[in-house]
Amino acid sequence: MNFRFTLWSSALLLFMLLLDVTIISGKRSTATMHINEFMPNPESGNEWVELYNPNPFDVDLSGWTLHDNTTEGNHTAIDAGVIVPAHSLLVISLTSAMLNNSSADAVQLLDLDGYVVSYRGYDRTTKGASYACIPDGSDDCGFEGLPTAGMWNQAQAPTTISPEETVTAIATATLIPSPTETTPTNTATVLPTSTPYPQGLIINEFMPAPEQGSEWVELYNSASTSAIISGWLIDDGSGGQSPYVLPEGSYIEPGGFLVVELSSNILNNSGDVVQLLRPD
Ligand SMILES: [Ca+2]
Ligand SMILES: [Ca+2]
Ligand SMILES: [Ca+2]
Repeated sequence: MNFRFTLWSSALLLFMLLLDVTIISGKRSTATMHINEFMPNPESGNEWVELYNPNPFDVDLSGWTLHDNTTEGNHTAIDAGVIVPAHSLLVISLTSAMLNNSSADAVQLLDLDGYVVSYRGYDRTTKGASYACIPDGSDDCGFEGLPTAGMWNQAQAPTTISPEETVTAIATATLIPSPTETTPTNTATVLPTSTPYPQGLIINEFMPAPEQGSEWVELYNSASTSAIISGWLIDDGSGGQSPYVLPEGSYIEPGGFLVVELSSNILNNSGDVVQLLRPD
């Protein structure tokens, strides 16, 4: 009798657990998205948060929000239509400073329903140092190394990307001639049949007159291959200022975006143009 009761109550408990799991998974419909890196105490410009979409599909962040350790106060709402492409990074510049510099705080990403999709806490900051997860998307995070907004924290794509895509990216890199190999006198005649420079790069959005922080330019790679853009230049129309040179290791995933914060203001507020120039 006693044995039977134990069996029955065990079965009931199992049933309740299953029911509970079903209810929880029914509430949770949002895709996985990682806070992959963030800058709580920037040298200049806005605080920013880098998000990583590990899924093999694009994720729409319309109406998602970024908060500090409390979801009650200051936060950044992500604009409608903002999408993180599959296996890609996206950098969100926070609309107001909310991440504490000298005491513990956290960054939280909430979906449209207010569900906490990703949470990273920290104890302290160092000016100009980012809190980064290495490998990308892992929970092994801390303040280390140089900030890599919009680029992989580990200098290479995480293993969720298929080997073929990784091979493509490396192959593209080896195709770029070093500047010393280029002789200006015969560039016209030695142009290869298919140019080694990435195609399909678009200046998608830019901020010539920010209310605070640095000017920035958002680039979009419309091609189906990764675009390696180390050494490319962002310039204005007048040629008065030195152009901004994209640092070594800059690249954009296929269909991905890269927000470039300009280190000095080069875009005239009274009217100007933005140009993206190849290194040659
Ligand atoms: Ca705070
Ligand atoms: Ca701060
Ligand atoms: Ca990064």
